[in-house]
Amino acid sequence: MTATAVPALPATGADPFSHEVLEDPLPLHEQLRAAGPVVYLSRYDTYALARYEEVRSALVDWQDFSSAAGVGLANFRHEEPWRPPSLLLEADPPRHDAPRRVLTTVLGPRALRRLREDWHADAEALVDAVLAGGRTFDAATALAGAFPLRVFPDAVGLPAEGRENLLPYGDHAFNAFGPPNDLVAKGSPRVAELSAWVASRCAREALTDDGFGAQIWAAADRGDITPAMAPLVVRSLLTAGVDTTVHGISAVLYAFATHPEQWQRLRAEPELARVAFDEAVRWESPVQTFFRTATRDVEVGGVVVPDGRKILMFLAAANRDPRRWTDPDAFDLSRDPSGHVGFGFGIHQCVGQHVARLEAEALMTALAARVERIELAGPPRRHHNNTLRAFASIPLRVTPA
Ligand code: OVM
Repeated sequence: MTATAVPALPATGADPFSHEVLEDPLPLHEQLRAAGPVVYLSRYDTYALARYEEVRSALVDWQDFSSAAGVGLANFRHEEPWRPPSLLLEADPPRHDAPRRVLTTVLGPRALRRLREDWHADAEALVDAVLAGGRTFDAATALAGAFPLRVFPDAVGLPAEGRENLLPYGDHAFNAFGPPNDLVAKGSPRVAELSAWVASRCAREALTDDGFGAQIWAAADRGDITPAMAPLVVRSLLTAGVDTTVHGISAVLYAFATHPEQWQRLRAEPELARVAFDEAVRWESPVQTFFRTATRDVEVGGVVVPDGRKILMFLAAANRDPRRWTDPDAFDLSRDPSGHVGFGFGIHQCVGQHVARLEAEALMTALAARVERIELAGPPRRHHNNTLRAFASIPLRVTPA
């Protein structure tokens, strides 16, 4: 009799969505990477990938690791989604492709050129106003929370009324990818009201005629997408475009507040603002995880993930995998962070990443020109979300230049 060596599937009972892990996910990430290329999460009866190579390969392999059953824990093959699925995020080719092409153009580098000057001026005005208020302030609210809301809804073409709904709506959408825990319950009372507001803002008549929203409707007029698709594509902007950039900007501010030598480097070479943002996205991974669903029995690292099963992709763990990154826990402007999976990878890679980079670049350039030193003025406080790594508060003390 011959025995075929079948690698054992390591398992853990850890809860990636518990408050303890959300407060500090790094120990779990280390544990998952060490356990093996695939780890069974017994608490949710799902599988986890936490090493860079496996995460990146699975993200590229959209055929075997599908998004159409939802990229949260809920499996749309068996459960009703909390809202109609996103045409981009929660779809596979070919359905995914036409809406994706539209947003690739609407949010592409060419389209952003006309916003660049305005956004840099807006960033300068915001930083001046914050500095005029004193040397200590909460960077999570005064800068990270304020700047995207100052520029992005205008660029979409959203009227002013109700904009305060954007962050709570996005926060719930990102919680809803996780299990139905207390974070989801906390958002539930407002879901109907917030969803109705968002849906009402996606109509052509609700949008100005010169923003991203109008350009999506123009794509429908050209036949690039159907008119029925247009409001859902606008909804993707309103869902994915606010909380992500707020927490991404918080990440880069926190990184510099805790790495004074890197701040001096940025001060000397402000053209590093862009790479600094990508390094912060790698280091902090504002979007921590997404699920995929196996479309057949898929082999990963000698282990079979059965057809129909959910697999949790730990973007954050991959972004600090020592198999891929030298000194992964260091926030370092000397490194080339390209290849990080903080924006995902493959066909679903963040279509708004150029918008995010422009926002961060504008804000960090304005800050670097005006501030000699930044440091924490007190302990930062985390904001817990099932998907996002976020801050409620980053007390900063700055020394004006
Ligand atoms: C969407 C979307 C895309 C990316 C992330 C996301 C809530 C949503 O198309 O609605 O998170």
